[in-house]
Amino acid sequence: MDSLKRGEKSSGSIYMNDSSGSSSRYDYAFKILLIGDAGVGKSSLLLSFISDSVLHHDVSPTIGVDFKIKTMTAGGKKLKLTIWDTAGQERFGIVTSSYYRGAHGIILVYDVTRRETFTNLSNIWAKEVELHSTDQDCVKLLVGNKVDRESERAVTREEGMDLAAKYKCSFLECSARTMENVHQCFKELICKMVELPNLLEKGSVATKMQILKQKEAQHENSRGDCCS
Ligand SMILES: Nc1nc2c(ncn2[C@@H]2O[C@H](COP(=O)(O)OP(=O)(O)O)[C@@H](O)[C@H]2O)c(=O)[nH]1
Ligand SMILES: [Mg+2]
Repeated sequence: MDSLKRGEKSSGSIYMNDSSGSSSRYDYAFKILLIGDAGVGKSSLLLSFISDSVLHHDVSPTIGVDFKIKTMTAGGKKLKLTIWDTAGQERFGIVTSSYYRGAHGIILVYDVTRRETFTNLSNIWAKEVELHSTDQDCVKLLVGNKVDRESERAVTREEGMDLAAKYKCSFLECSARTMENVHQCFKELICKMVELPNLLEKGSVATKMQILKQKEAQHENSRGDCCS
């Protein structure tokens, strides 16, 4: 809870509101998803970004769905990023549309040393995104992880760039182990998100508060109807 008060970061396994204060402490709240095959390094990428340090140990396999919160400033605006990380979905083939609902940004991750994780992005994950992603403006980023294992590389940089061009998204190669380009990945996505006026509007806390008030008013009205 302290970390929430400092507005730094938090984590959990279900979505919850920041209970430490009003959401108006942020100008924009964005939902970001990490997707890709098990073992490509999604959780490692997330942890090294959140902790801002090189990981010296393996992260525990993710159970179900996990999320972390990080606040940062971009262009003078305070952003609250809720970054969601999946696990079981890969194994059990269950990806619920609620996971994708309302996502402002999606990072598609593959492992440059395991070719099938790259081909699965086209065969499985891009299709999942198309099927479940509710927001046309949702920003996507393709990431090839584990570039520190250059000698074991099974997917060339050019192939990554070609796939990104096919899906009209940005592309980066990185290493959660050495932290090479880890911050760049999230920065790239955030820069794109704050550039899109539609997305910005949807991520705006003021807009969300307005919707909430409208819903509360509707609820009050309908309660009045039933009791009168
Ligand atoms: N060499 C190397 N290993 C990594 C890197 N990122 C993750 N790993 C390792 O790959 C394995 C799977 O990582 P994990 O983050 O659990 O993958 P996830 O299932 O996609 O969340 C773990 O043993 C990590 O330590 C990386 O950039 N380089
Ligand atoms: Mg994981």
